[in-house]
Amino acid sequence: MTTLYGTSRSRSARCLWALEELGVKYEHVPMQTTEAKSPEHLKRNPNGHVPVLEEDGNYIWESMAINLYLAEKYGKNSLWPSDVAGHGAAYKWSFWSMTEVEPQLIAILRNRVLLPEGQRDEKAAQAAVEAIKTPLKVLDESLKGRDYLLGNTFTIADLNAAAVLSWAAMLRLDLSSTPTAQAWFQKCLGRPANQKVRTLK
Ligand SMILES: N[C@@H](CCC(=O)N[C@@H](CS)C(=O)NCC(=O)O)C(=O)O
Repeated sequence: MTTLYGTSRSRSARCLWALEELGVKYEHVPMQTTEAKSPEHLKRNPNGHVPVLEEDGNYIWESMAINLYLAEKYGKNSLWPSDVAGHGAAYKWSFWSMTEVEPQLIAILRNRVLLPEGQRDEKAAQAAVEAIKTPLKVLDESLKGRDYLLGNTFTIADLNAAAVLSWAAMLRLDLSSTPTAQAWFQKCLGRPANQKVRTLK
């Protein structure tokens, strides 16, 4: 039995996207982030966060870890690369998304959307908008001459990077100065599995 805890309006969307791409049969518990610190959920994830994947009594937390695990377990002929060099590339782009891109997006999100208006700092948001240009250029250059990050096929590397970047779409960030990355991003977000996740609770 495979269960994913976490509303699609959270980082859980990344894992729901992976589950949908992989065609895994799963149960979705659309837990709100406000319930993530309940005693019951702390038993699943002592950090008090979603997403959490439960499989056969084991709990896995951290969205990127969940997705790499799912891809390796269920995606041999699809999302999971066929050789170790490909695995390395999948780890690289997943960790890059979390460390180079996500902190900037969180800074923009907090200072433009999440914090009460009086506590927002537009200078900090603007600094993050500038800072994210560097990793976006890296992405743009890496995608030149290829359809996806690892070559011709969509893999977990694309899913994880596009899923982290999806906040950029929500924040309406202008990606036009990195057009190759922008086109790849639209192509990834348009996949039916991701579109389905947008309809989930
Ligand atoms: N690095 C973790 C972050 C998890 C995380 O912060 N999740 C948020 C929702 S997007 C959450 O559970 N917030 C509830 C809380 O902190 O109380 C991951 O990628 O899974």
